[in-house]
Amino acid sequence: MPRILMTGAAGGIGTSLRKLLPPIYPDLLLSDLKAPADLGKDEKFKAADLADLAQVEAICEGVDGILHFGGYSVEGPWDSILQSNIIGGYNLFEAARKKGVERIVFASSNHAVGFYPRHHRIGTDVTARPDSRYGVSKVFGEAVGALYADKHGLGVTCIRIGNFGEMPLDHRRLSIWLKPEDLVQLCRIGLDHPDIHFEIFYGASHNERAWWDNHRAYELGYRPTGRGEDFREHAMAEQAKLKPDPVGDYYQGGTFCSMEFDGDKDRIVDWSKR
Ligand code: 15L
Repeated sequence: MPRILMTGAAGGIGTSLRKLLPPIYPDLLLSDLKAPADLGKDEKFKAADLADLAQVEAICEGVDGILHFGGYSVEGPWDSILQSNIIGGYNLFEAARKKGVERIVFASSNHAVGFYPRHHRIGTDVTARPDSRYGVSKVFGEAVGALYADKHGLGVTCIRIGNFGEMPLDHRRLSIWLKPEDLVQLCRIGLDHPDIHFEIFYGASHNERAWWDNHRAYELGYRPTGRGEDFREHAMAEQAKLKPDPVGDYYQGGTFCSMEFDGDKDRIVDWSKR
């Protein structure tokens, strides 16, 4: 029975996956800076600060596979991103290598490629176009993952998560929604599929308005059960409450693109003609 470590156990995704994973991976070790308030008596937890290599090595002891959801999950000040995602991300891969962990599933994000326009369908092999310091940290994590796969033989899967939750929250999220059970499927492929060396998937359910070519995930057995369009009315009603955002509405990354934006808005039109 493999021992699986899940970092970020107290975060949004971690909280949901704590309930879905135990039937599949009964030997599940949870980690975060602090224990979740509702930690059950059957759950195993070890605290660790990702920015401290010795603490990360301690949680990797005896582990076969890691689901890495820890770190800063939105745009933030550079120092927070640096400690949690850049140093923390490196520490995670390095500790895993030292402790002989075989598989890592890294929670990357759509914000690694958020500056692609919405009308542009992209695969997983496009040049990174991060939309934030957070997005840059996800590009960094994918790069470290590739290095540790190619140089050290770890099996690494990066999931560029769209928007995780019970339903799409607005117009943009109709294209990028990820149902919790579908994320579990992608994690299982990353942890268990025999052909994993280094893979990038988009973390999206079956969304008719998808901007992403996710064929590799399907080749490896992904069969999402969530359909964004089933929640169309709800998402559009929520969208109607939002103010227009010329930059965010044009690019895939939404508000991550428009926050702090002081670039040339005319490029929004020109970019698409290239
Ligand atoms: C993300 O990467 C964030 O973690 C999440 O909070 C959402 O902002 C999501 O992207 C999104 O793009 O909707």
